[in-house]
Amino acid sequence: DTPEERYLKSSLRPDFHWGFATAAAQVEGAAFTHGKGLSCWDTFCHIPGKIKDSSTNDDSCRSYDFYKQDVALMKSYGVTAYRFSLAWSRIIPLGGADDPVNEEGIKYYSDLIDELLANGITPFVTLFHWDIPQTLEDRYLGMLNQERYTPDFLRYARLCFSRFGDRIKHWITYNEPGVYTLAGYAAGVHAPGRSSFRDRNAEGDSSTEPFIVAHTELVTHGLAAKLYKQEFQPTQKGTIGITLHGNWSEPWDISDLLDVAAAERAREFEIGWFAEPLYGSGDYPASMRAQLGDRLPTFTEEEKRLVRGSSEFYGMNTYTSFFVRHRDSPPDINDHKGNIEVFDKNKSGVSRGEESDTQWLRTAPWGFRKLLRWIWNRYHIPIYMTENGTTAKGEKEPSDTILNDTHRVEFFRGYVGELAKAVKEDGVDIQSYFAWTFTDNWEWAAGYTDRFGVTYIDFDSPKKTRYPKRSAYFLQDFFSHLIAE
Ligand code: GBH
Repeated sequence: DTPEERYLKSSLRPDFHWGFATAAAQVEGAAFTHGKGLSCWDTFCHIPGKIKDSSTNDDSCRSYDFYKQDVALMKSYGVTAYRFSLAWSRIIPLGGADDPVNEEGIKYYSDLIDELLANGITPFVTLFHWDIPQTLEDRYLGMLNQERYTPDFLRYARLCFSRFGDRIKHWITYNEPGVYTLAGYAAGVHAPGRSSFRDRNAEGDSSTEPFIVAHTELVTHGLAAKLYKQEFQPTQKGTIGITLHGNWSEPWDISDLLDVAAAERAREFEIGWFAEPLYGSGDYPASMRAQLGDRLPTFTEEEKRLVRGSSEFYGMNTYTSFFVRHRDSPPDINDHKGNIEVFDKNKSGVSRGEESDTQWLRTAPWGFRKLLRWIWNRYHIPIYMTENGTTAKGEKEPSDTILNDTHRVEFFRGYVGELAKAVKEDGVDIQSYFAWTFTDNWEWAAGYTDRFGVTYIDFDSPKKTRYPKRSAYFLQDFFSHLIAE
């Protein structure tokens, strides 16, 4: 042990949860079988040119077939919890409030939950990790139509609470509502692939749609949370919240007040967009209203009351940190970031961190603790870390060293260490850490080229054979040291 490791020993509460997070569309496979309906990703990934390696998620990790083996492997890694998402179209194939239920899909999740509990692993469930039923897109453009979408989502939520809630005590309504809307309706690189500036042939209006979809997510999160609290919580005694994505933005020139303001604006556009209505003022940040005007929807008083205070914890996904510089020119109509520019180095040439196999992702734990403090100071709400992880340099192709993933080990050492310091020294209330992710999986538009797992998967083998990497055992070791007995 280093002196720092000795200092951090037992700094996490005895009931601290740690484990891995996954998403249905990235791991399950069985995309067209066992009664499942199509999700937006099942159609999107079959459109030529959308996925980097032209792959699909039809099979991915086949965790639908191998869930028992996966639970056993997770147990061997020493986890205490597992965060996974439900595929709405597996449970209600056509998605709508009056559409039939697929009992086989319900049984799959029910069996998975039982298997986890039988192995002493606490399940955390995400209702929506980006895979809306395709039928709801076809019927009314999904979340662009708040009025028609609302009853469909609430019926799905209610069904999940009633069928799994006897055993699920941690519910997350939406995963990264901001990423869902920006990637799907601005950049257009995720389903449903709408963008008015990336591709002149694509449909959509990126100057308004991302904000409309975000509004739908916030309000329907609020409605689902209210439903849970009124009808299920009194007997089931679980907790419900949302998971937001956010990376730390640091001023490019710390002595330039314009960059300092730009970094704060970047955080408000990325995080405050959701966090202010949920945990803060109850409305969108003033900086967003100032830049976007009427293109940003307005909350009715009723919506405000519904959304504010609805999330019982702050689910946090974070991967990296950036340097941020102000722009002198006025913001573009399709700007969603607060009129800023991002950089890998600051003014003095200091790098934000070591490179991975993924262009946007560098190891930058120095910003993680700042982010934790920023959230905690503003909102004072318990934090569940629901995703954090990395690809490692050189894992795109099989190699002799792929299982000895030093880069990923050092990433986790940095991030989990900062987490422990935030708890011990800053008094931040952090109750879980889910690493992204358990096995290599289907990384959305990047296909199988970006490997985020602590377990290597041979995707060419019929059984998608799994091989533990060193980082899996590192996490086990580190957490047994950090969590108090
Ligand atoms: C998470 O999002 C997701 O929840 C998870 O499903 C995913 O597998 C994991 O991260 C790893 O990526 O290419 O420059 O346009 C993380 C947030 C935000 C990261 C959008 C990638 C695109 C940057 N993501 N970002 S860019």
